[in-house]
Amino acid sequence: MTAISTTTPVVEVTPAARPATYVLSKGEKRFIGLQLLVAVAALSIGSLFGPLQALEFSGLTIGGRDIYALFQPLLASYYQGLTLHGVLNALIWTTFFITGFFNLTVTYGLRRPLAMPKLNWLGFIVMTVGLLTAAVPILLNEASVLYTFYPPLQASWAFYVGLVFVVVGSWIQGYGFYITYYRWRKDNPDVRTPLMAFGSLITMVMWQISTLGIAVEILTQLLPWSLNLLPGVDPQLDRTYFWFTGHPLVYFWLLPAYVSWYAMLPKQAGGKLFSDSLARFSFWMFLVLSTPLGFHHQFTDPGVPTIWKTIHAVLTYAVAFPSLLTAFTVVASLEYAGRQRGGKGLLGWIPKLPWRDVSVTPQILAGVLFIFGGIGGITNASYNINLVVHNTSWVPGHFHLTVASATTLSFMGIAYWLVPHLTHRTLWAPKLALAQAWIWFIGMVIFSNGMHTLGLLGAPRRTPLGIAPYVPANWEPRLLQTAIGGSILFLGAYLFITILVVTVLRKPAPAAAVPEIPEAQSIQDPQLTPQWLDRWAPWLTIAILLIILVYGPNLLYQITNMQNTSPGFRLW
Ligand code: HAS
Ligand code: CU
Repeated sequence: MTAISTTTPVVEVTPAARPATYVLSKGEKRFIGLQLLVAVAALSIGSLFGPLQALEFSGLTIGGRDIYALFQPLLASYYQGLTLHGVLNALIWTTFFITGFFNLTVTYGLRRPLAMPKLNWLGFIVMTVGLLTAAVPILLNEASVLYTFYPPLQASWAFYVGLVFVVVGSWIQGYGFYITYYRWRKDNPDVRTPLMAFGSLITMVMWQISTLGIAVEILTQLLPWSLNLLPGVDPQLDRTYFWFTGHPLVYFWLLPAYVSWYAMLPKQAGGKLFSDSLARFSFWMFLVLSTPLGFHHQFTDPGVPTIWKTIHAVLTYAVAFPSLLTAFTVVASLEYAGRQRGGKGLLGWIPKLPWRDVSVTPQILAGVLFIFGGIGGITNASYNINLVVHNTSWVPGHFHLTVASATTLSFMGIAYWLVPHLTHRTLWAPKLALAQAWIWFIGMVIFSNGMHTLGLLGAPRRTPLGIAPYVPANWEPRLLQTAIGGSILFLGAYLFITILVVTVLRKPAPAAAVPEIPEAQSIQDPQLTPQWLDRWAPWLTIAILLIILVYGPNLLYQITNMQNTSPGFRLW
């Protein structure tokens, strides 16, 4: 890699001066803080059941009883614990963190308050009502259907209603962002959308298009079925609806981390964004490519013809491209920062990065783990290799490197400046917070390596292996490894939560000691970014056309041949 020149002239061509900063009001801070509070509360409950899975794997016994048996007073079944873990950590922690974070990136990015803050409040309330509605049946063991809720497993109607509310609430918050953006655009017709708002808006639009899948699934199939208004459902069709949403869901989790990596991290690391154009291009590619590839989760489904699976496989390789672009741009930005800080030689910039910065280190470590998560994803996408890993513990190995690393570890790093910023406190025990990031990283390396290897050895996912009678001897050390990794992750999660709780309980700090919102400048003025990278119409059109082309024919076939014959099952 050649050194990036640090003397590139910055051309200033911004037409209207953009206010240098925007101070969030008390109300705005409280609203964002409340969303983070729900997110962290969900994480704190969801994380309790992580070690249950992991320790259960180890087959360890205490007093002659399987570890899982110890949880039995708390949980009716293994699957209830797994559902709590998946729904609270993968769906709730992420969604509430993301909407809260986007309230900040949209208002701060556009330097203006939300146009209709009450609309966003309404969205948040609908989301929270949904969360509570879904939580009741899960806690009552009436919805132990895991976070994918595949029929013919049947949950209580309240679970489905709750999920719809969470999604609709997030849509309403999205409308609040669009109206704000629309007004900003009217006032600033020729200005490039500030990057942190730009990435957040695209993520929200992608989310609204893609969640149509589960909206239709729940409203036309699962909900009426759970209310006995439909005699049965069509599980094949429902899986197709689900994965229409399920794959883009993973980018809904990832892109907020990318917003931070592009629009904040370079500044935090002491540098600038390497390329504003490449950053914007990646976000557009995600809008276009996130949805039309859900069949890569259905390679083994008998009801989807091979040709469609092949087309979706090819598009899956295409969607890896914007992440490769991101790897290039973010690493180049970090290199720029490291060289600004005096780094020399090929790799000498790496040790010069601010590794003691409690927000930077978690985000870089998240990126390092994501390199392996991404390689695993590209592996999964191969139609043939997928047959080896599908439904094995390789898959949870993959998604802990992605949603539990790229996303969650980045969110942790963001929370370490965001929570002090919102609450006017200084972070409690920053050294411990730094250690926490490394603990998460090390725990994840051990855990995910164990899970991937177990998968290659044939261990199934979603299975209480500790009590399975068929565990071959060569799984044993890997099961133990996974249990150790999972326990370290549990420690990491609770350290994170403790640090935040103690931080919030501290005395207010003087303004100068409270972290500011980091906003990275780009090496080249964003006004020099071509205008086609800041226009919605062409990209939205391509995105919708591609979805129609690549999902339309098969979806139409499945709908017109729908057979609502499957009764509901409760296997727990
Ligand atoms: Fe995946 C299954 C394919 C990305 C999550 N995935 C899952 C499931 C989840 C999930 C939850 O094709 C399981 C669903 C279930 O329950 O059944 N996935 C991919 C591909 C990608 C990918 C091709 N996945 C993600 C992300 C997720 C996620 C992101 C969550 C956030 N995935 C699959 C497939 C399956 C699947 C199949 C089905 C498996 C089966 O059979 O069930 C790609 O988007 C990945 C591209 C990523 C890269 C990496 C780029 C690296 C970067 C890091 C830069 C480094 C830095 C650090 C900044 C190419 C950007 C610098 C360091 C310094 C020191 C300077
Ligand atoms: Cu996917």
